[in-house]
Formats: sequence, C-alpha cells, structure tokens
Amino acid sequence: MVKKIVLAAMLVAAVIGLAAGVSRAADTEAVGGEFLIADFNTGEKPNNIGGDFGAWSKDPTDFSQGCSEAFDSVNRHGSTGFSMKLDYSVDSKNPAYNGFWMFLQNFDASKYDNLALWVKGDGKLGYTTVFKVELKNASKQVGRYYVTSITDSWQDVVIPLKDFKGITDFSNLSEFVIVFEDRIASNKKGVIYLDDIRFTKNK
Ligand SMILES: [Ca+2]
Repeated sequence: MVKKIVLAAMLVAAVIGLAAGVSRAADTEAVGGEFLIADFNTGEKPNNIGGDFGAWSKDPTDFSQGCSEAFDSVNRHGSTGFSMKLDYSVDSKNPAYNGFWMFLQNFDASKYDNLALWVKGDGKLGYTTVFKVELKNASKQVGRYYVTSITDSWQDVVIPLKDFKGITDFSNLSEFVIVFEDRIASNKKGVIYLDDIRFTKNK
C-alpha cells in the first residue's frame, strides 16, 4: 500500500514537472513579449514553428516575371545565420505579381499586437519601396497591408494587426504572404531581404 502511494506521488510529481517544463518552453519562445516565427538562421526549411515556405509566381510559364527565394548570409539582420533573399521581377507585358509564402501552422496571435519583420532592399540590384503583406487564417479571411518606405538599410517594420484590412480573427493564422505587384512596385525588378519575422506586443 505504501509503495503504491509513493508510486502515485512520483507519477503526480512527474506530470507536474512535465507541465512546468512545457510552460517554461512556451515562455522562452515569447521572450520580451515577442514570438519568433522565422529567423532563417538554420539555412534550411522549415521556419522556427515548423512551417514550410517558398517563392510563388502568378504565371510560371511567363519567364519575364517571377520570384525566387534563397538563404543569404551576407545580407542578414544580426551577426549570425541567414536572411531570406527574394529576387523578383514583375517586368512583364502581361499582368504580373509574385512573392513569398510561409505557413503559420494555425499560430494563435490573438494575444499579440503587431506583426514585425526586418526588411531592406538591395542598393546595387535595385528594389521596390512598396509591397503587400498578407495574413490568412483558417476561416479563409485574408488581411492585407501595404509596407512602404523600404530603403537599402535594415528597418524593423512593425505592422499593427488591427491595420490588416479583411481579417478580424488572429487566433488561427494559416499563412504569411509577401506580394510584389506590377501596378504597385516602384521598381519592376530587384531584391528584397527579410529577416526575424515575429509577433510582438506593445510595450
Ligand atoms: Ca536571420
């Protein structure tokens, strides 16, 4: 009988320990009110929450438009790892748009205030100062926001979630998308670097 009680107590302690461990892990990922989605620092897919990503194009058979993605260790934000390099062209006589997609694994961002990402254009190869960012959720809502004023220096672009038009529920996000558009892009072809995509809370 005593043995059984001891065993039961050990089991309870183990379960509590496990639960505490899980909650600690969640806390470390949300250090400083931020939750890191993608830093690209492994140089491999997936992102930091297990989501796949890649470039996409409206018309892969039209070779005058398209986007390709690559890990870049030269132009990165921070002292180690990689950024995501997006080499795009919407310089086509046909309607052209393309960009980058990334799965968010039904991430619950409802406790966060902003989507934040580090962005810069390539000073030598050229870049658009404007592009669209989309957030999609499991209910098929699509939120849209235009990022402007991109330069060839790293900037922390912080987008309030409430400023995404077309989406109201952030509790089950399915996808993050970058869109380069022929009608909007200030440069029809060029290179944009992304790094440290995350959800943040207001201070
Ligand atoms: Ca990085």
